[in-house]
Amino acid sequence: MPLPTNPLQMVHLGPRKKKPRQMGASMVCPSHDIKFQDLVLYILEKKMGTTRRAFLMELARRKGFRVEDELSDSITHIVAENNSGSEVLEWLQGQNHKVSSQLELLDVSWLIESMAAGTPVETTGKHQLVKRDYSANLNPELQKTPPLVIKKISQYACQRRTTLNNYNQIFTDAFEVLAENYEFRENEVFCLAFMRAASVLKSLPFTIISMKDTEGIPCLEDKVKCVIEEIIEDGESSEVKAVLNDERYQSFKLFTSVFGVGLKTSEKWFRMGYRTLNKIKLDKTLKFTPMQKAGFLYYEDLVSCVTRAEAEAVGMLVKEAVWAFLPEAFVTMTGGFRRGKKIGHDVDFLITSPGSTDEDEEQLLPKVINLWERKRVDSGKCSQQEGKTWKAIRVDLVMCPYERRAFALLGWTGSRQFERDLRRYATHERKMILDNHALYDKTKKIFLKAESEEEIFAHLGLDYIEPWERNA
Ligand code: 8DG
Ligand code: CA
Ligand code: CA
Repeated sequence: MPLPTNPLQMVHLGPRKKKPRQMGASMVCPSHDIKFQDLVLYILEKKMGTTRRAFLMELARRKGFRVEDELSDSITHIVAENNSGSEVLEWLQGQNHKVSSQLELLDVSWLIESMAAGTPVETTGKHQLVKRDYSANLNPELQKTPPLVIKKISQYACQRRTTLNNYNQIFTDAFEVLAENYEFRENEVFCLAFMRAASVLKSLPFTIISMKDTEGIPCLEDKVKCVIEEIIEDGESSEVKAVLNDERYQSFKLFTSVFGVGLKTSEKWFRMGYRTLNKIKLDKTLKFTPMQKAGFLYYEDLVSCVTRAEAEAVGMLVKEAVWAFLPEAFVTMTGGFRRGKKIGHDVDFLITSPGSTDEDEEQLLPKVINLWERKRVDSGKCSQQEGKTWKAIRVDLVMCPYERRAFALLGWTGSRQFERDLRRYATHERKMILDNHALYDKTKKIFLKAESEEEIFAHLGLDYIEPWERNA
């Protein structure tokens, strides 16, 4: 028999000794004191390799971490290297490991930082392979169910929970630039494709790090996948770079930043050869709408975002004005702020009052505007721009009949993509028509009543999605 060339195999050639039963590394190695009793670590070998895993386990134990050899229910932290969240989840499912909402799935960078710090560092988004705040919100129903099970992702945003914790911003920012450029070029199909793709990636509980992670995700057309692939490989998309440098894109972006200016006006100004706002303002032959005039006048104020504190302050003013005419009215902040956003381009309010008549409803907004107009004139704030101590903020006020408040609230909370998909879902999956006023069942030929958003979701056969999970 030829001698084996592999020295490792030679070991088996000698007389077979009964090998001592393999013991856990923690038993073999000198035992170390456990400093951090609450943490039980498991280091994933997949893609890391046996040697590096053994090295890290030994090092972590020396630093006082409890590291287990085997997977068990007592594990609190799983540490992986070169694995995406979905890969770790898939592997855990293959091991039949119950993934509880308490389990942290972390990148090795967390362990390395913790060992360097001599204590477990806080697990933040950059370490987490899967976001745990998925369920750690105020909905107790959700907390009962483990959130980390990979479910089939719906093509409808209204069947996904999308918090503001976006794990794929590098991709979604790129898609939003491309979608906007297609919008400027009035290519609705491509615009929608990139908006849907951005929306679905915002709902993922993990960061995409390889094309394998995109398997099974809906709304990712070939065109979209090409952009993802390029960003994975090069860290950026050449198409996005080209758009950002494109003169037409830059001009449209600038022109539409003026309140009251849409695609039609931008197109006109662009064709006239304008590239800056200053030149446009000085052109006496151009006629501006009242909105555009206000847009130019308060340009600096309006391009700077509204903060939550400012929104709250505006809310007080709105309530004060509304209650002067309808003391029982409910005033609710809707739009992005209701979804938990910290900034917005405007502030949206829904106003409704039990027992209000049609006339009350028609009259309220003109009365409120009139009241503010009088106050503005009295305080001389109309022309005074220099050294001004106030800021112009865009406010959307919506008044609705009391019986329709749930539909209006749902419709004005957004996001736009969420609303779009709610309607699409109602039409295609339920044969119903949903808008900001009502829900109509085409099969039963009746309008379905609702006192709350929860009831509307129930009519549609949808699980309830909280406002802060509608950031699609
Ligand atoms: P932002 O202000 O923080 O930038 O975002 P947002 O609050 O989500 O967007 P928004 O443009 O203020 O719109 C809020 C919701 O209002 C959104 O879901 C769409 C809905 N909406 C309607 N009708 C109309 C309408 O005619 N104009 C606008 N701008 N929004 C409308 O239902
Ligand atoms: Ca808004
Ligand atoms: Ca608005």
